[in-house]
Amino acid sequence: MSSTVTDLDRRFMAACIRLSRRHLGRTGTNPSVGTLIVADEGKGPIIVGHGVTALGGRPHAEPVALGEAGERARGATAYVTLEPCAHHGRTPPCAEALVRAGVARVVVAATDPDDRVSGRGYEILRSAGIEVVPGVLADEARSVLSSYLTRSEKKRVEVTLKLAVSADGMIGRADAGQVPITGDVARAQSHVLRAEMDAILIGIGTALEDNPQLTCRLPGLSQRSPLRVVLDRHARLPLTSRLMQSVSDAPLAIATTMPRTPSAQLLEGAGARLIACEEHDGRIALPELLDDLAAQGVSSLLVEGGAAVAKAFLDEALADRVILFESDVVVGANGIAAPFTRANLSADYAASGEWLFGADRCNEFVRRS
Ligand code: AOF
Ligand code: ZN
Repeated sequence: MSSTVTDLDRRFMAACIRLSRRHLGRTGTNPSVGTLIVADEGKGPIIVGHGVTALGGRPHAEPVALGEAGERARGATAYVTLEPCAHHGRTPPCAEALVRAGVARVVVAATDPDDRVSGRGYEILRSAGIEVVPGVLADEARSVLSSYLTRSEKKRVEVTLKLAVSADGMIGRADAGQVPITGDVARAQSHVLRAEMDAILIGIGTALEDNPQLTCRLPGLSQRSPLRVVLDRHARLPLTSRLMQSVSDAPLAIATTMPRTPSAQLLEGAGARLIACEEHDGRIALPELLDDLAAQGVSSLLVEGGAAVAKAFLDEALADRVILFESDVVVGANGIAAPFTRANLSADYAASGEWLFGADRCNEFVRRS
């Protein structure tokens, strides 16, 4: 049996990877996986079933897609972004579901590092006589699955640091509240980023100066706001802040070293969650906080500011990915200098992507591991 990869395989896998992004940040500790069932019923290949890991993580993608395809899955090709599972969890193994459905071929992008699955998923399929084609667009799928892979392989939260820098190397203006640096397209893009994350974090300085909401405010995606986390050692966040005022729209956690103080108790009483933190050199200890967040099911964290917080994550080598927006706006007097720019980002980071969003340039870097 040949296991040749065709251009069509790559096209369907690319579509499958795009589909898998739909539930990023919404599947708990489970990865957001995509599945397409493609059948050729005489008029060329068509998609007869599609599925994404359901909200909360179950059911998995494959049974959703097979359920839609029904009998049309017999003899079809299944495209899956992650090796189908082989274990009996709260749902039976997806590899067995594919066998039962009678698919002839399974094309997979990334192999699952989970010990219960790795290699075994392929084995179940192969021993049932199904042609298995692994590794198709593996890098692209690994990039979408990166927080799940970091959690499984490195046992920690994947941290993405986002920064928007003006033409004169500033991220804002002192005492001026929010200063627009990037334009509408880039802003929409950063809301997409929020929608795909489990959690988003800022420091109390930014919370007080900018009074941000940190929700996803794209039409139709308001339900996709991540858990919002404020580094707030002394629990100073005002009850009147936009973050607190929107606590019923999206969850909010206050990372504090003083959870028993009256101000912390007031915040908790008003609906915020408190995370009791350790202190290190007069700051919240970040590695321990990341462990706490991981234990609460957070796999991906977006760090949005400000300069001191960004610098702390970089200095402690805690940022896996950096997303840098650059605009041609000039901030001028009283500017707050960016903690880094493209020119002086540490050589530990390698360029991994480049886009133009309206007039703004966006560069992505990943930490060399
Ligand atoms: C798949 N398809 O859509 C997903 C998979 O706790 P459980 O039983 O849901 O199992 C979680 C594991 O299942 C997770 O660690 C990963 O190995 C796999 N996720 N597998 O076949 C899917 N989301
Ligand atoms: Zn499964």
